[in-house]
Amino acid sequence: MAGRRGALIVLEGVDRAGKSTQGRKLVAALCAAGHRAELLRFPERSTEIGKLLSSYLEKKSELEDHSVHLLFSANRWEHVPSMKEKLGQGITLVVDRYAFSGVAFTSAKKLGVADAATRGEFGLERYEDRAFQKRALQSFQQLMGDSTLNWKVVDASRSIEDVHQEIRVLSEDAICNAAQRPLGALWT
Ligand code: 2DT
Ligand code: MG
Repeated sequence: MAGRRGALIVLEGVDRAGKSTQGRKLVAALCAAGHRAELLRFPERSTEIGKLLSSYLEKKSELEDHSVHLLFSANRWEHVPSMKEKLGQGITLVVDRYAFSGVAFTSAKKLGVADAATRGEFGLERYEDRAFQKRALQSFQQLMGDSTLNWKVVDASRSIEDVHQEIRVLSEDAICNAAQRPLGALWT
């Protein structure tokens, strides 16, 4: 059908919420149901900018905070033309993190200057500690309150299959709604 565009479905949440698992399962289920759907993730570590970010996240390099924030944004912008093209062709994009992680993680950093030095060794990568993730979660909650975007909160503490079924139904709705509206700006 002419003009039917794909939906942009963004999975956001703290580390280990299950976004990647759910993203993979969602794309598989949507494709099995006859939709065209593809999985993306940010940071997309394979580009030149993505490699800088990956090295920073692995604590192999240091970058100034504002500068790294802009690199995360640039890493999304470098994919915007191909994302728009795919959405315009009717392909639904399931995205594992997007600009909301950008805001949540940068602001968690700002909130955490005072206790940053007391962080324990929780994970291997930068930001992978309990206190930091808690502040990122608070920031996500603030973003959801302010936003006019179509947020759906999914309780990720249930089984993979239960969470999947809920996300799948929500996504089918989003695909239906997207097909009826023109493609707007891709803020990032
Ligand atoms: P993954 O573990 O999902 O690869 O993410 N992050 C992500 C930011 O700080 N800013 C951003 O704009 C994005 C997209 C979240 C690695 C870490 O990168 C953080 C966790
Ligand atoms: Mg991670």
